[in-house]
Amino acid sequence: MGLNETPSSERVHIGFFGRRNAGKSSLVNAVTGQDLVIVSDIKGTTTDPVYKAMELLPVGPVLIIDTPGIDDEGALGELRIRRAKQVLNKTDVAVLVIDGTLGKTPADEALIRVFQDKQLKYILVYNKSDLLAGVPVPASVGDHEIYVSSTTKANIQALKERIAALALTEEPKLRIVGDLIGPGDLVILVVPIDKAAPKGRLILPQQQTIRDILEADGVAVVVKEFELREVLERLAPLDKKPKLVITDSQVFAKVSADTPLDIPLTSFSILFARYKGFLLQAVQGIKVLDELEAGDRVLICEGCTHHRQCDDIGTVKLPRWMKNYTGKELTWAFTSGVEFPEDLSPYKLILHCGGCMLNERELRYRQKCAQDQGVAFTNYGTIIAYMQGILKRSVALFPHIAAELEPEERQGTQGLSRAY
Ligand SMILES: Nc1nc2c(ncn2[C@@H]2O[C@H](COP(=O)(O)OP(=O)(O)O)[C@@H](O)[C@H]2O)c(=O)[nH]1
Ligand SMILES: [Mg+2]
Repeated sequence: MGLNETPSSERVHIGFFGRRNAGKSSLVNAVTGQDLVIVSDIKGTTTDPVYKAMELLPVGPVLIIDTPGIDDEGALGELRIRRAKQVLNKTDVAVLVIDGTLGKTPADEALIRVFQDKQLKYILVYNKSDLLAGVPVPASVGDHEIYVSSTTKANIQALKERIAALALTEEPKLRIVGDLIGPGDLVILVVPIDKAAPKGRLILPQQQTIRDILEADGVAVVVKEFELREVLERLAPLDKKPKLVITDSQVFAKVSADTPLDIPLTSFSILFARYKGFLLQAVQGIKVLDELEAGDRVLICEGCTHHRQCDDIGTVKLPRWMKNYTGKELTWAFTSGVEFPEDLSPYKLILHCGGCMLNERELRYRQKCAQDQGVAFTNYGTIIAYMQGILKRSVALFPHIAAELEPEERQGTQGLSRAY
């Protein structure tokens, strides 16, 4: 992702699915107007999902995803089918590409049932209409079927309009912080700049939070953890009490100590768990921490593969802090990127990163998998706040979520604070 582009996680995800040789890749090329994906009459040409960001008016930024065929064969074929199915979990609008000369097959019917189970918006596209005599004229936008030709580009524009119409019926997006503040409100963001911070830039959740504050006509003041106390002291005589302090979870303890109790405090992670739709589950999931036994398995999931800071927290710091907190030897497993195990039953607890690189649908899907299998699911920031005894304070902005916590949260964290 370039810094000038809308992050992928914020784009409407449009997945193209179907059998091999239906013309999925040809159609993706026709829709994006680019020869992006290799097209051939050899079955199984597309082996990995291919992603292309584009502007689709009137929706705006979207992510087009081409997938391998869902009818692939052999061991490698199975792997490709799995890849295609992984894409389904983050798809907002599904396009089922059918070879118009062959018509709908049982494999297509099965896929339609999956779309319906997942309550996905979808459209059926009969491709290769140039090979058919007497092609039906497209009905009005909103219909669920359309005939197109990727070769002659017939009806491609009409297809784009229908995809856009489906995408626009998506629920309005949740806010990060914009709904918590009003015009002119001052929000202080605490951003440590240590050696784990990426060079020359802020990380995505910080950028997005600043953007959301500005969009709500608020005022964002960004400080490192060492400057917070002084900035608060300088603001006090001016009668400029901040509406909110938002901190990186890693410096939670210090920031909590430096922020007067009458100023609400939360973290980027907690705001992002809410933004991605699973804060309630994250807070409920935390209770398992106090029930863990020696040897219990904990799964730590990174949403991306290259994020230095998350990586460091996930693989090194969290296991150490949790060992300090529980006093038990736990067993750790790690996944990153698109990998998310289908069988979660070996785990007592799943700790997910903030998920800034994953879209809301994918995080909800992961949380739902855990819920269906009865495994607790939470995120880094929530568990860090809990271990430091400040989770209650961090979610006080959301009374229905704060109500989930015991009146007196466990406070045995002195050893932990030193470990930071
Ligand atoms: N005549 C015709 N051929 C097409 C059309 N779309 C795709 N094809 C051909 O169908 C074959 C499979 O296309 P491809 O896009 O690779 O299919 P995929 O496996 O679903 O990605 C290729 O030989 C394409 O040239 C179309 O609209 N009309
Ligand atoms: Mg293909």
